Amino acid sequence: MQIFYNPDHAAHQGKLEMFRGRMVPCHEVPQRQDQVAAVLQGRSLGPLQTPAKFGDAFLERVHSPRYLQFLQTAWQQWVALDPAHAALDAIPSVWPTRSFRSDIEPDNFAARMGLYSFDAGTPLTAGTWQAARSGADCALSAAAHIAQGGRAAFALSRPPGHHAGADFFGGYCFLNNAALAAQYLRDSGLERVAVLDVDYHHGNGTQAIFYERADVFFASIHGDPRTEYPFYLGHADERGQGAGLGFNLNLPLPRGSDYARWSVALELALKAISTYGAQALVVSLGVDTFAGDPISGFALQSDDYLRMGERIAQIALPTVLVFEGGYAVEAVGVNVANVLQAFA
Ligand code: SP5
Ligand code: ZN
Repeated sequence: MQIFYNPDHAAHQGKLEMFRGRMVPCHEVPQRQDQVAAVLQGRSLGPLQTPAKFGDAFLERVHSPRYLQFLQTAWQQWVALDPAHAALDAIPSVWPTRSFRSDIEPDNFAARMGLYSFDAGTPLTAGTWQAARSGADCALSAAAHIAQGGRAAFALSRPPGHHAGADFFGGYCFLNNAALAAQYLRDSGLERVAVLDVDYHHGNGTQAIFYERADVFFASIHGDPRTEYPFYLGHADERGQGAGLGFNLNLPLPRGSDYARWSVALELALKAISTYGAQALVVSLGVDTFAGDPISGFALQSDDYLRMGERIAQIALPTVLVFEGGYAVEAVGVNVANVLQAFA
């Protein structure tokens, strides 16, 4: 298995996220990725490779130019407001909800932050753009390997991506790595690509990016949005729109679901992907479905990730796997490595 990894991922290191009226330490920490890298190195799945550099045109296939322009310069704008900001993260606090306009980019920085985001849990830091950019290069490198005829590649990168939309960040995500990989595969000539999102949280960004398209099928297994983040998307009745109708499959499950229950949904997702006739698969591989995850509610055990990897491999599609969530730092490496090892 080809593994691509961004050594500069720790350039993105948020300090605090909003939780119940307090600022609490970020869950999405650099140690998550370091832990996965350490376990993978002991399992002889292949060397950790630095990615090739891809131009902005690849990002613009998924993200809007004005969003990319903002992300790339946001930290400089933040520090320009007040040099003391260099010691703080930039966190949005105001958003355009229903009845507001989003076509006009405000001159005010806080207002621009809100225009391009959806939560107060995703701090933007001095190195966010650098890390997100090199993380996207990992996903694109993995996709390029598959486009060249490879069987499997893993993008071990952070920050994660599946909550990021065409023009917004949130849920610890800035660039949608899985969507970038899927789009790359489409642009390399594959007619039908599927994305399977197994992160605990619904991949709202990925769903939104492909919602009106028939050429990328999106299937997601996740905590029921009635109770679980990101709350406002991920219901079973979201089946796609326009040309995309029928090409979106959400399989929400209640808090507490274990692998016996989870794997029933996996069977449905894999069957739908096979019926669709996908020529390649992108897996948004979050392991925050783990029983010990501090912010999530499923009950998967470390051995269950072996079964998950084995089962996904059985549909025999060229596959890009992309690291998403997973916040039990001491277990995240074993859980990811179990998926990859069983897959391989
Ligand atoms: C990629 C990904 O998995 N993003 C998840 C973003 C979740 N953000 C909201 C987390 C709410 C945290 N609740 C804290 C509970 C502490 N006991
Ligand atoms: Zn998640």
